[in-house]
Amino acid sequence: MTASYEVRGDVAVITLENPPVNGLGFDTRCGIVEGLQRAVGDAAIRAIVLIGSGKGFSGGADIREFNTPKALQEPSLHTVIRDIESSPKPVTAAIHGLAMGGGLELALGCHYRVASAGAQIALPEVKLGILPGAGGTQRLPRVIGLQRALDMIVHGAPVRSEKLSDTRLFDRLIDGDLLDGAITFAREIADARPLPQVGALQMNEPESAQVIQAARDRVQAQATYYPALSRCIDAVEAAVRLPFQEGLAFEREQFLYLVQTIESKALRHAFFAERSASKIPGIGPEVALRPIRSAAVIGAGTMGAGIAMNFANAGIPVCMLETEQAALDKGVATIRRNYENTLKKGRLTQEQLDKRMALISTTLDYAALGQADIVIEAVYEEISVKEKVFKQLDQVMKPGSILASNTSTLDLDRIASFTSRPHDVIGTHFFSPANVMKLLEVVRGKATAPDVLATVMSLAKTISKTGVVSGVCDGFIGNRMIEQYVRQAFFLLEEGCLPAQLDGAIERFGFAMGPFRMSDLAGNDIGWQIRKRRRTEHPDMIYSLVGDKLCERGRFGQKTSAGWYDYRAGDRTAHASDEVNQMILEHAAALGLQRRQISDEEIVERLMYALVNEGAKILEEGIALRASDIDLVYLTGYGFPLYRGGPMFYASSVGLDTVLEAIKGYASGPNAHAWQIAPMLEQLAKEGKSFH
Ligand code: T1G
Repeated sequence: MTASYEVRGDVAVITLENPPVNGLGFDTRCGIVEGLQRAVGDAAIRAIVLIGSGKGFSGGADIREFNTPKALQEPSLHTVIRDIESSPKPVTAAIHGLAMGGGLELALGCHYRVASAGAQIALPEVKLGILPGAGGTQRLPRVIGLQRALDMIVHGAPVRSEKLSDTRLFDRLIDGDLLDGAITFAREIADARPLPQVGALQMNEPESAQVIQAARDRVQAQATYYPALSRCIDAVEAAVRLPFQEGLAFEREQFLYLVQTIESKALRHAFFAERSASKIPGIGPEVALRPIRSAAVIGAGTMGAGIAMNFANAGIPVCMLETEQAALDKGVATIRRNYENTLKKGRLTQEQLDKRMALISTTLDYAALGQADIVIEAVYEEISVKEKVFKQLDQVMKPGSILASNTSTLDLDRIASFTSRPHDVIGTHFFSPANVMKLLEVVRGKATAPDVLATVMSLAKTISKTGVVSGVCDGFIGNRMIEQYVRQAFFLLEEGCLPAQLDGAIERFGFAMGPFRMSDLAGNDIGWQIRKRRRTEHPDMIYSLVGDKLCERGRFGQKTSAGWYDYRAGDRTAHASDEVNQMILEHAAALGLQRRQISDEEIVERLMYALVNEGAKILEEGIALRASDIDLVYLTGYGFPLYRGGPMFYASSVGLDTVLEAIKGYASGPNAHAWQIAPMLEQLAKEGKSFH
């Protein structure tokens, strides 16, 4: 049983003991009901306290049970709450650490609630594409009011317990030992009758219609993609307009609808993907981490400065090295400007800004970096430059220092071979802007030591990044897949599309930006350089030349006010370019191609399935540890729509047999050469399996 029972004089204490977050799984629910029955049946017991062990009260329903029989197996959470609410003896919830989702709903079913300060109080179900399904939408508004309940339920963000001390949610905030304070409180109210029930409170909110409409207006833009948003509001509205029991029933209907939606399954997939990514087979908690108390960055350009900010933000002193003082001064100025912009937006105080700037130092001398625990190289993407840097680092860095490269496409094993300590070398591929993008590809070289890998994965969390392990290959996970995505986009231009049409189709699918708008933002010349290199290294990899023709006209994107689109000075709006469209038509004509009308569906299939097919190869080769890691790379680094769960999850939701069928169709059409079907995809489709 994952709930224990003990007696303290005339008070029974039921303790939730289901680490790590006291998820309200079936066993825990049974434990609560049994404890309640024992307490009610024991004449010596006057009051009951419900408390959580470890991290906090409860992180909610056990998400791992969702869409399994156990989730609804009696006693359901509803039953547990109903039994508590109808108990003839007072039940007091004693909350510390966190009370989230079903955990807060459980507490709301109790007659009383006491809490320590600092506890995270939340109904985060909307982040999983569902809504509070055990009375939260009906009870929370009754104790904290309509507006605050709507804010908490629609956004899912936690609120600290002391911020709610002015509401009827808590009967007392406990200083000192929570259990002692709760027992004392329980004795004080042991004989109070009638026992208060949140469900019996009336909802008489003035202007509730306006408050609810305003909430609907705020979510309108997103509600199309995230059905839970509007249904959360519907359920809270039911708390205003329906009797309590009818409101509960309405909430239940909404929950049962949402929990089976593909959007909720995608969001839950993403939730677990983020937690699985830090698990590396063969490297367990027994591997001691190397301490990271200081850092160094080689290069103070856009990437180097952004990387340095991550360390300063985490309170880790960081030293930037450049070859000229002017470059250092520019890098520091960039950092200060970034922080000042954040300050202007009210997300940073002057004191925090000054503290972070004080953590950043600069030098022109490699010897000054020698004592840093980690050094990250972020210099020009050219192997000869990397060689020079790593040979110098090998000379100056103390033993045990981690030598990391921010390379995005070069061979990390080759870079490691420039040093006498390849076991200390690893890849830390940040995504631009490095101080903003969550994704960090942690590239594991052949020689990378397990403790180095474990240390950098832990460092990723410290600097608020989503670390995903990648093996060594050209482009690692993200860029290797995006290469095939862009290849298809270029071929589609030759075959009949124009940039605006293709971007529109991909943005309607849910990407923040289509490939051409994205390329104009990142710089078309970057891809141009990579294609030139690839043509010598992989002559069999055929590309459309349409992208090269664009760059030969100097149309590198926003930075030249002209790319796939035209831009006006100081305005990032992409305007369709007659010159580029004409260039595409002439290019296709020169190839003797008969252009055709191409549907959005074909555009989406060819770009998405190009990602999926390459992702399957990455899985087969062991470059990625699991399919959900690939999804996480795309969700956190490439703007893949969260409600579709990532490319591999999306393919599984479409059905791998359907995906394979479509790819086979394209593999017999124009540019068939680009479709080398991944054997794993073929195999899984044949077996009727998915990637997960
Ligand atoms: N169920 C099962 N496992 C959970 C879990 C949960 N609710 N929450 C966390 N875990 C696992 C997580 O996968 C990881 O596992 C470990 O706990 C530590 O998590 C009816 C239906 C609670 C703030 O949405 O937000 O109640 O990888 O690394 O950073 O209305 O976990 O170690 O094996 O995140 O300290 C609503 C989700 C559920 C809360 C802790 N509750 N969890 O953060 O640790 S739906 C939530 C979180 C519901 C009712 C509905 C966070 C946390 P492993 P962690 P953390």
